[in-house]
Amino acid sequence: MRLLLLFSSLFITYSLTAQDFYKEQRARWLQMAEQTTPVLTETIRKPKGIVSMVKDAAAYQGWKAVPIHPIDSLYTGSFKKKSGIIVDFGEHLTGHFSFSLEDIRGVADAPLRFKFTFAEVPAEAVTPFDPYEGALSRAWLQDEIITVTEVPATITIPRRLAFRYVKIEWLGGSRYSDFRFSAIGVKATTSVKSIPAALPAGTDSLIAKIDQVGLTTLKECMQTVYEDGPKRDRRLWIGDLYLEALANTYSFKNHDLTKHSLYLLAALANEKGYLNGNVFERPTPHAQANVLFDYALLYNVAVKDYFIATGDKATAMDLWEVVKKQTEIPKAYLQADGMLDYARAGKEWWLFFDWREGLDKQAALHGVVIYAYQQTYELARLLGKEKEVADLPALITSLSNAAKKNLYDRKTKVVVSGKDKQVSYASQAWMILSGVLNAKEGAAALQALTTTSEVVYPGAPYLYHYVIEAMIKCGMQKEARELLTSYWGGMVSKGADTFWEVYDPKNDFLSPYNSYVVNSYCHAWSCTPVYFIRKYPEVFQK
Ligand code: RAM
Repeated sequence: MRLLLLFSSLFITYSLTAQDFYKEQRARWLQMAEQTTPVLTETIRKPKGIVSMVKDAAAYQGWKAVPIHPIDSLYTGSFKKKSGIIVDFGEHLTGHFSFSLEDIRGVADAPLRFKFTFAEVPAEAVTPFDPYEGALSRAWLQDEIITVTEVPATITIPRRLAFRYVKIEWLGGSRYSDFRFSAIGVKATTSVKSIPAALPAGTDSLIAKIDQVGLTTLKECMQTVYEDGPKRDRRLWIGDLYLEALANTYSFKNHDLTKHSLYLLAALANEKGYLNGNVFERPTPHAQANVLFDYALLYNVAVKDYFIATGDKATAMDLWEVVKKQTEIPKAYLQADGMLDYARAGKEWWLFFDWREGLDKQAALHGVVIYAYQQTYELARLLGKEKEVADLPALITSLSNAAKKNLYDRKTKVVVSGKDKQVSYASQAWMILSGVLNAKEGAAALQALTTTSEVVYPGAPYLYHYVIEAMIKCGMQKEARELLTSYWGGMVSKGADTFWEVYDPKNDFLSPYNSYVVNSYCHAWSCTPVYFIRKYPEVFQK
């Protein structure tokens, strides 16, 4: 019903604009999205104990959680002297937090006032949020002031939260009375319905742990859409969806969530027909008008993957028009020499690929175009639609030849990007995935990076995913396993319950937003070890 109301308003909005590329389909696509809205599974979770955050230079971001009291100690006796305690739920949870209070003495002549701080990682529970200098809104930070005017009371904080730890501070109340907490808990949600089979016994214990943390990360992000992070931004981004759907196919197999998310994105594309990089489902489905070049193209790959995973031809056929339209995006930047006008594309689109500052994205852009064209053509073949994209094979060839000529340095045997001929993991990965470098050249290029000075490293797990995929593609199975265990294993050894949005082994405080407290510590695009470990048992399960 909620969506139904929206169909009409969306329909009116788009039909008022001069030309809407998807005029005929929008309402139906939204209806399809509504039909596949997942029902969330709710479970009540209780805290496990009281912890103290202890400074430790060796711990992640300098803080570790040390258990100090059993949870019962929260409930026994006056809370007044316990102000500031940190409750540990023992696992990352996403949902609604409730607490109950009881009088234990006297007559209250004033309300009770509390501050709750919810934290995904230990440092977040003890780092002052203010003064806040982050680039994203301060409102994302999970602290809440609650005033309770009548006791006994059970209060549920309206905002959905994502956390493992809760710091509870008592800010004020009546001098003439006393109170205690009688209960706290979370109604946790996820759209995951079934737990995948365990990895075979004999799987290396670190890899088994990485898989388990990856599954938790994905489970937490699987709400009514594939969210990027349940703490922040809590919305559907194409790049995150693409990787989550890959991991989901090899684990929870909740394909309806993929279908739901693909339809939502289609229904909320802009009126030119191009996909917006991210959309919100609530209060009613709407997009942030924010076009990401690489994400729009990866949508095509996600549709192809969905079709292969499910055999749901009707959906693939229905979304084909969107897929076909996205292939137009790069064409506007094609130059006579087979290269893309990188500078202009960067002015007109957000070229993402990674958060690393200073990354030159020319080669990655070129690679993702070829890759997406190949995958789109493959989808066209499966759907019998080759004629509609008959220009793609020739484009793939000319783009590939131009890349080999202009972006591959035959002397140093690495891919270079931009006018300064920057060498980066992003460039090698995308040139390998697109097949511009064959397996032998790809392996040589990746190998060369280990001894090349001034290599631009990945800044976030999102790009590490493509690097590992590229390694596997060019036969570097051993290196892929090593990278997965050192990078994600690094997070595990630093205590990760869920994998992080940003992780630089050399800098715990890296943030694309100028404030590490606003980073997301349960982030979709970090869940892909689940996909690697389960898709390539010969590499990761031995
Ligand atoms: C951030 C989020 C999200 C990502 C975009 C590009 O806002 O981390 O996961 O897809 O950037």
